[in-house]
Amino acid sequence: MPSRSNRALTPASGRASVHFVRSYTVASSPTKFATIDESPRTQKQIAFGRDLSGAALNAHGELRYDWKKDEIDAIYHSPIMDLLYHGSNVHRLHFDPLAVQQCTLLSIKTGGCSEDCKYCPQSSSYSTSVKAQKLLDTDVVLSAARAAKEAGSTRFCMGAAWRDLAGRKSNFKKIVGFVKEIRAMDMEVCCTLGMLNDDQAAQLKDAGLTAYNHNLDTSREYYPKIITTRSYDERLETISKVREAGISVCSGGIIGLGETDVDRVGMLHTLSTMPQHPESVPVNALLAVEGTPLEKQEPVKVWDMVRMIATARIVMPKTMIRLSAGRVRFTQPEQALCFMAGANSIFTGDKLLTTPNNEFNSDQQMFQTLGLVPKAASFKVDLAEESHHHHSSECCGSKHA
Ligand code: SAM
Ligand code: DTB
Ligand code: SF4
Repeated sequence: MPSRSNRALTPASGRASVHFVRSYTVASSPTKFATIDESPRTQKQIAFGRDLSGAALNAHGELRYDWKKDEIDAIYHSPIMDLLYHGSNVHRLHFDPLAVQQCTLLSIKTGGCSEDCKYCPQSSSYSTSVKAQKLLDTDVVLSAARAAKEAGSTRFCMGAAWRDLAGRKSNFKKIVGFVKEIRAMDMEVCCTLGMLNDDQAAQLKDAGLTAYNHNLDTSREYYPKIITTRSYDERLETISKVREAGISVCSGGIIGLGETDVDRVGMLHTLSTMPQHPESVPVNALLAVEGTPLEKQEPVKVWDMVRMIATARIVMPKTMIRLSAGRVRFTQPEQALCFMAGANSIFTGDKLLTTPNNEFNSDQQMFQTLGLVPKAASFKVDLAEESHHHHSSECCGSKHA
């Protein structure tokens, strides 16, 4: 007797173990979703003597763009064990649960940044151990990409410490060249270069860029406490331009900046109510770097990471959720909890942009221990279209904009 919270996910064939992604379809009319307010009194509720958690009520795995803040808040505040279980369930509806993508970062232009992001060691507003450098040479970038591929990475992300690309014509041309060459190596290519205009987005798309990373970082309300040199709306505009150019959107944030749970929920609300969900959401835990205004912040607890990852997984079920910065501080069992919650990507390689990352060998050993397998590259740019195609025979009536 399925309750409304766990209804509708019926194996369509007996071969769930072989083709688990495609063997589950959404069977009953999904236009009406269980909400917290109208939660049915199921037999389980009566037996346990408490209400179902927000996670239990909302973990149906369908693409929704009309999440309410209080629904996301209820998911986020579910008992951890319930959140893990339901995050994991939703994850398994759409992904191979053992496949974790390995991505590699390269800072192609380090430091000297004119923005004042309070977490960032590359801002010229703070004195940190990061030295400003000019754009790396082509051969350095391409050999790093080749090495990443050899090491099993299927996505190569190039970061530049810039506010935007204004007055950087020749550097931009070089980067467009990097994108072409790396895409030809059959890797997903991502860039994060600051704000973009339409023309730059179109040129990157033409060059074969898979994704562009531009994080919201935190909630609209908390944002001014963290960055004053560019607005939240400017960030959203860049994200829209990326989307309009047909490039996959990578946008997430950082926890541990001193924000409240309301801010975390607020950020997830903004991401999950975009006309399309970002294809990729990095969840970073602040790496408090000496010399930055946030150097004294307390380290993020794994439980907060688990809450953030599982909630992101439940509200954006088809999105790649990336366990990003801060992973170096988590043990393997803690990282296992993050994968269980729904994370399916990590950055591998000894360095992130400017800070140390987990050792490569220890990550490979973790894959062995946990039975994880490297996830192949994927070049699709639109989750909603893919989903429409997927469920077209029993189209769920949700928005496929
Ligand atoms: N300059 C570009 C920009 O800000 O869009 C790209 C590079 S920036 C370093 C990319 C993201 O890395 C930031 O948005 C932030 O979420 C994350 N990040 C930077 N410093 C961090 C730190 N110390 N700890 C955790 N995450 C950090
Ligand atoms: C993201 O959200 N995390 C990555 C990637 N996008 C570019 C960067 C993390 C940077 C951590 C601090 C550093 O190494 O400088
Ligand atoms: Fe510059 Fe990006 Fe660092 Fe902000 S996060 S200071 S924009 S490099």
